[in-house]
Amino acid sequence: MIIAVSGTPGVGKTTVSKILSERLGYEYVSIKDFALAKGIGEKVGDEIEIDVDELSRAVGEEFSGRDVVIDGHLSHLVPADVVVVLRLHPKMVAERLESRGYPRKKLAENVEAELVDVILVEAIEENENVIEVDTTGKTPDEVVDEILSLLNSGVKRRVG
Ligand code: DAT
Repeated sequence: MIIAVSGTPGVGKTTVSKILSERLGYEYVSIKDFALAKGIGEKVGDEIEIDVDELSRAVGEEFSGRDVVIDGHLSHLVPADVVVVLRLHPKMVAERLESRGYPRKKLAENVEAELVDVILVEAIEENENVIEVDTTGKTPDEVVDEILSLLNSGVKRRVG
């Protein structure tokens, strides 16, 4: 089973994906590292632009039939059995991105994206199985507990 963990930068995808993969005994995959290893993506300034179609094809070829947790803010666009969209109060997103040294414009863009549900909307457009989890005020372990209980309850789509 392929579980994608997506969300706005700073919401806790990497932290949660690593714990989730350990608890399930699944492989952990960073989508960015995977793309780079496959030579997908072009450096544009200090960012990497990734061709999503190419990435989706490569993920399908590499991981179908395997048990993986795919971490990254493009992971909701690749073929996955279920997409987990992590959410965080926009104020907290701002704090985390500020402490990461994001430039003001990039910080504002991401806070706004979190406010207007950009990743959630894209995920729902792409995948029938979307689980949304609000991480605000929760420890990473509590977030993983919630994901596991939603996965176990077989909820088709849990939003809100
Ligand atoms: P992402 O991969 O979504 O960019 P991350 O896992 O790198 O996010 O986490 C960003 C920062 O927030 C990092 O310093 C760890 C911290 N963090 C993640 N999840 C948290 C949680 N539930 N509670 C408190 N801090 C958390």
